[in-house]
Formats: sequence, structure tokens, C-alpha cells
Amino acid sequence: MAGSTRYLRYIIAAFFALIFIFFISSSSTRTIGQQYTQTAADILKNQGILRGGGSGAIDTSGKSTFASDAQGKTDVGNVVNPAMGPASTEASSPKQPTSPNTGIGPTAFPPAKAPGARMNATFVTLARNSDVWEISRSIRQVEDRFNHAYNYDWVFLNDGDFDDTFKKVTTALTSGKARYGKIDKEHWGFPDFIDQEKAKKVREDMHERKIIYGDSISYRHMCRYESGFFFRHPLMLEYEWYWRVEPSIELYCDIAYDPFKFMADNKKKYSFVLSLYEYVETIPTLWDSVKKFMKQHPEHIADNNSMEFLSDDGGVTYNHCHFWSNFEIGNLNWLRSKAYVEYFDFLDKEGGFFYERWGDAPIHSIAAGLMLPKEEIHFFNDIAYYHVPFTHCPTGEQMRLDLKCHCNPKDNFDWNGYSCTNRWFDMNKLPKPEGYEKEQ
Ligand SMILES: Nc1nc2c(ncn2[C@@H]2O[C@H](COP(=O)(O)OP(=O)(O)O)[C@@H](O)[C@H]2O)c(=O)[nH]1
Ligand SMILES: *[C@@H]1O[C@H](CO)[C@@H](O)[C@H](O)[C@H]1NC(C)=O
Ligand SMILES: *[C@@H]1O[C@H](CO)[C@@H](O)[C@H](O)[C@H]1NC(C)=O
Ligand SMILES: [Mg+2]
Repeated sequence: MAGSTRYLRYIIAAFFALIFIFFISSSSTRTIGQQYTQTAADILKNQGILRGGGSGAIDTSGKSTFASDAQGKTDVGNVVNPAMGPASTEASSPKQPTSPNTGIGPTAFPPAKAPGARMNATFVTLARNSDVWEISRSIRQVEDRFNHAYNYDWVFLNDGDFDDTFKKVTTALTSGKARYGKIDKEHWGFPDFIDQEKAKKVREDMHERKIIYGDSISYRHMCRYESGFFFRHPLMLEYEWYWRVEPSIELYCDIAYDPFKFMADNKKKYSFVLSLYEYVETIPTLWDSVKKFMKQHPEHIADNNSMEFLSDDGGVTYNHCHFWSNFEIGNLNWLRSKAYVEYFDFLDKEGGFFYERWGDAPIHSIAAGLMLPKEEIHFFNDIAYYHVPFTHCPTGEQMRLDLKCHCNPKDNFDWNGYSCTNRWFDMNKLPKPEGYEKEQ
């Protein structure tokens, strides 16, 4: 008799112990990563311990993984899943009405928009209608990481007419005014001094040598337009600063201040995030033309220039270093200056946009390198960027954490031997960002 009473006591004790264990586990599974939040009652029901339960094993795995999260900021205990039914959480209780965040005290949200004046600036994108979905991805990232708080305008330029889809989609994505411009025929096409036969032979030859875009006419028009005309488009005349954005780029970190204002406040005219060596086959005679220009216009060459970045022998030869111009933040009035326009006109007459395949990146870079004092060029370590196939992921772990970056530091191109950024730091005698050795 006494033995069976003791037996019954064991069963009751074990039963309560079980309830206790499930109660603990339920409070730690109430977090993201689980399909829905579970109460102790749910679990017991699933186990068939309470009446009306389901059939068997439930997955409580992950409870230890998430237990620590639940105390941190990933606790989403207030998320209510309508499928949970009446036994769910206190958040769905009608006794707790919703109320707005007062903006006061420790639970106040930060202000939604950046304060302060805007610069006279715009984003600018050259694109075709077929680029709509790739440019949409770029816009979304620029808006999410920066412009949602600043609402700068966005100018879209095209040698054809933008169609309704392009305009509708991009207007919806931009937080500032979206504006659409058609490129003048004068600015997109062969100038009359170009020998068509000679240009054609070059394209055929480059095609055979498998040089990228070597046989493309439109790519050449594009490079010439970006080199000499985009800043003179009527829409662009209304602005002082531009930020070039191409399709299919990525921005990996928050941009927590206004780079346009930074440029203005620090007297910068041109900026970059990636630099590298140009493909020689596309610019075999560019430097010869540049040297002719320098001789003809010594008044345009800045005293404190970046020749050391461009040449290893004091200007005799070009080392092919250039800033990668698919990302640029720069000053439009500089590009519209007498110096730059004369530089472009001179190079244009040389014919290399069509008799070779001069890209706008070396054209812009050499101009900035020779005609601006070097302190007017800025390297944005904190703007994390990707354009196929290169990544600029900021050097320095603390910066990456502070800016909520999602790039892999191993992908950073800056300290790679094929990058010219190391050279840029050396020339300017700038201390390299902390931790760069580890990211080489
Ligand atoms: N409207 C127009 N835009 C072009 C044309 N070709 C290139 N682009 C744009 O010019 C920029 C550079 O072209 P992309 O194909 O990205 O060249 P890559 O980055 O050098 O490979 C991008 O913004 C393109 O959308 C063209 O024929 N017409
Ligand atoms: C913006 O800059 C352009 C070019 O310098 C200028 O013509 C225009 O008047 C400026 N707009 C404002 C609002 O300052
Ligand atoms: C030249 O550039 C360097 C680096 O930006 C700067 O520290 C220096 O003051 C400049 N010198 C002159 C004469 O402007
Ligand atoms: Mg591109």
C-alpha cells in the first residue's frame, strides 16, 4: 500500500517537472526564426499531454540558439501571428490599445529625416529602357542607404526616348524628383572629322582581338558622352554637384552623412571609391595626346597635381592608373570649366574615342589628376561599393559595424596588387586605414 502511494507521488512529481521544462522552453522559443511563437499550452497540446492536442513530436530545436537573442534586440515578442489562436500572447490582448511612439524618453525612435540644408546636387544615370530593372536595383540601394533621408533629385539621360515603364518604375523608386532627358544628336554620334572607314577597321580589328566592347559603336558614343557632354545637358546645367549611378551596382554600408556637403565643405571637386589599371589596348595613344595637350595648355595644369599617381617617370609614360568612373561624386562646374572643356575638345579631335576605344574613366581621371590640386580629389573609404567585378568594402572593422555594412572584407579590392589605391595613399602620404595589412 505504502509502496504504491510513493509510486503515484513519483508520477505526479515527474508530470509537474515536465510542465516546468516545457514552460521554460516555450518562453525561449518566442523569437524570430521560429515559424510561430509557442506557449506552454501549445507544446503540451502537441505532445498529446493536454486534450485536443496534435500528433506528436514538435521541433524545439533552436531553443538554446535563440535563448540569448531573446534578451537582445531581436526579441520580437510582440509579433502576433493570427494563426496562433486564443491561447497566444499578451500582445494581442484587447486590454492593451496601440499608441504612437511619443518621441520622448528611452524608447523614442530617432528622427526620421536628416536635418539641415541640401546641396545643389543630383544623381545622374545614363541608361536605356532595357536597363530598367538593373537600374531599379541600384536606385533602391542608394535610396535605402542614403537618399531616403535627403531626397536629392535624379536625372536620367538616354540617347533614345524613355518609355512609360522606365519612367513609372524609376519615379516610384526615387524619393526626390525624377527627371528624364533626351540626349542631343550632336552629343551622341560621330563628329564629322572622324573617318568612318578608319573607325570601322579599328572595330573589326578589336573584335578579332576580342577586346571588350571593341566592336561596339554605342559603347564608344557612351564613353564620349560621359567624357564630354553629360554635364552640359540642359537638365544638368541646373545643378552644381553630381553623383553618377550605373545599373547593377551595390552599396553595402549606410551613408550616414551628406557626401555632397562633405565635398563642398572640404573643397573637393572629384572623388572615387575604386581605382585600377586601364586595359592598355583601349588607350595606346591616349598619353601621347595628353602630353600634347599639356604642352599646348600649360596654364591648365595644376601646381600640386597627382602626376605621381598617373606616371612612374614624371610624366614620360602613363602607368594606366585611373579612378573607376562608374562611381563618381563630383563638381559639375569644374567639368564645365574652360580647362576641362578645352581638354576634352583637344582629345576629341585626336579621334581616340573612335580610332581606339578611350573610356571615360581614364579621361576623367587624367583630367582630375593633372588639372586639380591633389587635395581636391577625395577617396571615400566609407562608401562601400560594387560594380562588376570589383568591390570596395571599407577597411576597418569598427567602421563596417557602425555603418551596418554587409560586404565581406575579403572581397575588398583596395589593397590588391591590381588596384591603384595604395599608390594614391602613398602619393598623398596619407595613413592607411587601420587594419589594412590584415585585409591585403
Ligand atoms: N542610353 C544609353 N545608355 C547606355 C548605352 N550604353 C551604355 N549605357 C549606359 O552607360 C553606362 C555604362 O554602360 P555599361 O554597360 O554599364 O558599361 P561598363 O560598366 O563599362 O560595362 C551605364 O549607365 C549604361 O546604362 C547606350 O547605348 N544608350
Ligand atoms: C545650382 O547650380 C547651377 C550651376 O552652378 C546654377 O545655375 C543654379 O542657379 C544653382 N541653383 C541654385 C538653386 O542655387
Ligand atoms: C599639396 O598637396 C598636399 C597633399 O594634399 C597638401 O598637404 C599641400 O598643402 C599642398 N601644397 C600646396 C603648395 O598647395
Ligand atoms: Mg556598368
